[in-house]
Amino acid sequence: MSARTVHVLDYGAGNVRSLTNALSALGYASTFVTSAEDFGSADILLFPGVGNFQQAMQFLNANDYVAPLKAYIAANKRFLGICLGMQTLFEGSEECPGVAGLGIVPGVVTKFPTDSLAVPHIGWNGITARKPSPLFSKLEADSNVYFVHSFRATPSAGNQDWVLTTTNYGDIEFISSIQKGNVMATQFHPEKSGAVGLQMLRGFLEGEVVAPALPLHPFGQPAPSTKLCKRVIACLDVRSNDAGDLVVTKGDQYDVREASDGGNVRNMGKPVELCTRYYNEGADEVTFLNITSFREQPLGDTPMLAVLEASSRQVFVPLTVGGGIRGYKDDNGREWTALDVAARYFRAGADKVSIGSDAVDAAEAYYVNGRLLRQTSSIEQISTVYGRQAVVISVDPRRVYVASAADTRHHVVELQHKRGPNGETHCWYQVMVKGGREGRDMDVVELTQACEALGAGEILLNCVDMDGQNAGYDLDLISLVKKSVTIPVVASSGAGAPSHFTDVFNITGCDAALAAGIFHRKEVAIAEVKARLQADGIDVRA
Ligand code: 1PR
Repeated sequence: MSARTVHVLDYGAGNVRSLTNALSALGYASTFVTSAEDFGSADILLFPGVGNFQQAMQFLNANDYVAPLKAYIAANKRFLGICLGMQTLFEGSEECPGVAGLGIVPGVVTKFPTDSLAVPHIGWNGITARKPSPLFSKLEADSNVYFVHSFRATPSAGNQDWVLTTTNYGDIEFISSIQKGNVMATQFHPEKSGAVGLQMLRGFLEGEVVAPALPLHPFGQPAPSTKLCKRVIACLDVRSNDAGDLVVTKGDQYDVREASDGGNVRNMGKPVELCTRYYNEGADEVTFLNITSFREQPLGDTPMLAVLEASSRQVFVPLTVGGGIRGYKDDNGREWTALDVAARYFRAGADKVSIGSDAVDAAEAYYVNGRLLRQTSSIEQISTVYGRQAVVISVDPRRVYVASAADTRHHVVELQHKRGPNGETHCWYQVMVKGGREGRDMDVVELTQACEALGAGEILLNCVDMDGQNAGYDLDLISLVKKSVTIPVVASSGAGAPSHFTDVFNITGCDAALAAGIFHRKEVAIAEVKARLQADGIDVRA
């Protein structure tokens, strides 16, 4: 095996393709560990864990990997655990009491409190370096890295000698990476942390400690706190045009056809090219929505998988894919579960899947079943295997104006920011399915709360009324949902100027803001949005 071949310990959960793509961008080949003997021949071993602590440990135990993995680490051979791959090195996790971890690092992993923080902790945050490491070679001060997790390890007297970096989330300081000799592990995802992450991976692979530009803060000395940044997300609505080509399109209130020009589907560009452009321009994430999937066969109709595969080869920030994440029967009579569909997308390079119409069906069933969790919905099935953080719910609400709260059983808002076209002052937000074509007797609070209970990790909150209008986000809607759930909320629909991003973060407290039209039409660059946010005192990734 060449010295430039890396062994990857993969147990089938999550997006290992991003990691192998990052390795290949750095000039390394990867091979998967398939037997206990492989630990003997490996020179460099990576353990990228996503999902659930119990499943990761079950995988190691069932394959008799625990002893050879511990021996590999005890021999001080080059090792990098990522995310759950770091957590398994501890003694156990609150996620599944009674399941023993590898016990290499003292301490038990615990959940972030949800009373004051949005959980999972998703997004770009800083690292406070406690000692030198090859991971920091050539790294700049204030480098941000990408996190996505609900559980964290806490620094203590028992594990201080392992702690390489700490990070702050709200008032909580947690261990964001550890190291002893050649054994390293990160809570964050270097393979999803853009150029900074690739630089860290290179440092790990090459093993050379170069004095970093990053200041060191040994334990016991005062260290600055890090902060979770607000994310700016570029969104690509993808569909086939009338000539059969897969294009990025953009609608006005969900109508994607030109008013003139024969009513053709608007063509804003090619999906992979635009995704790469937004990555290079500083997007913190990119979201693809396959917007006609509700009519077609989710995996059969369009080459969305190929789009993900090609994008993830060159884009090293998180990729979300939505549209058609549901069970269905294909033309050959084969039954696909929503979990099968999601698995195909994760394997193609997606980090998260976004569920739209199927989430509404799941929420309806949740209330009909007396709020019992039956493990039958797509949300439950995907979050059980891949973790809550991998399941986004894409919500398509529209305003239904009423005279007062007494007129409906639904959650009514007195509009503070943008009244209706005829001066209406109250509305409730009706949930739509099938690309905004069909309304259900459910409001946005009912939907998002049910989805959170079922295991969703994030809400992507569109708004049919504001979509494509360039007039700003629906601040009343976003404030309502942000108050109704504890998982992160991504604001969407209506961005038309950098100031709209400042407003949505300041007024609603949302965690990320997504936009499409202004970026596609090059009206505003992502860098301009971030510069404005920074000038307005909002933390963003540089
Ligand atoms: O129901 O699970 O198959 O998912 C379908 C997905 O496709 C849903 O996420 C739904 O929001 C999306 N979708 C369906 N039809 C359309 C359409 O436009 N005709 N797109 C559509 C919804 C909302 C965002 C848009 C933002 C920002 N578009 O994707 O990018 O509103 O736009 P802006 O910044 O230009 O205002 P399922």
